[in-house]
Amino acid sequence: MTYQPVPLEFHRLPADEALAASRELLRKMRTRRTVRDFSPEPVPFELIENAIRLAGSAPSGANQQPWRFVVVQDADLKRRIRLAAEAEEHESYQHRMPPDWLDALAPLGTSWEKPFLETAPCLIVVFRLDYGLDGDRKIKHYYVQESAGIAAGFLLAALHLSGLATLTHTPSPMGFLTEILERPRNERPFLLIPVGYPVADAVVPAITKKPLEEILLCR
Ligand code: IYR
Repeated sequence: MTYQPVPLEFHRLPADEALAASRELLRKMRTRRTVRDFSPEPVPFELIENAIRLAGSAPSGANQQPWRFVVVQDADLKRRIRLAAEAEEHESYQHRMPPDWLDALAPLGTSWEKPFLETAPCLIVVFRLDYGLDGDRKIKHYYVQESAGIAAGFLLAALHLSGLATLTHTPSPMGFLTEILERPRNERPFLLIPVGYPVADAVVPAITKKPLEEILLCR
């Protein structure tokens, strides 16, 4: 394909509107928490579709969009995913994770048990496409990790701003998702995101984010 430029659509905000929008976005996004206590209440499907549309608008290496989003709502599939994830996580927590890793996780209150994989009404499994497939021919993909990570960030923000709760879950290893969801060999599980509403008495760990002074350097 050749380079075909088109005019940029850019909406320049007046300075006061930009500042107000920036502050409002910051306020809303800072209320996002990783949730583990999900209610089974279903979510309007268009919220999920639009969030995935938004994630699909993310920038990516050579615009190859190396991602696939599999939305799981079927109770039997969710159960199989829970059982497979718990089998791996049980092994990890008991034998694979060294003490310093377990120490680092202690403030989060996690364990090998993953009931949210069944109670959340919806699981979004993000796959990264390590290469493209044109029939049997492999097409090289560039910056797959970065691209999938950016799209996942867009997705989490979109879901939060749509009033939904999410959990970024990374059972390890995740190969069982390829099998259960019958994905082809070029698609690798990247993130498993339970989505829904929190139960009324949901709790989250008392953790904080680093202040700006610690994460911003100006030179
Ligand atoms: N994958 C495990 C362990 C885990 C690891 C990290 I790093 C976390 O931030 C949270 C959990 C689990 O999901 O429990």
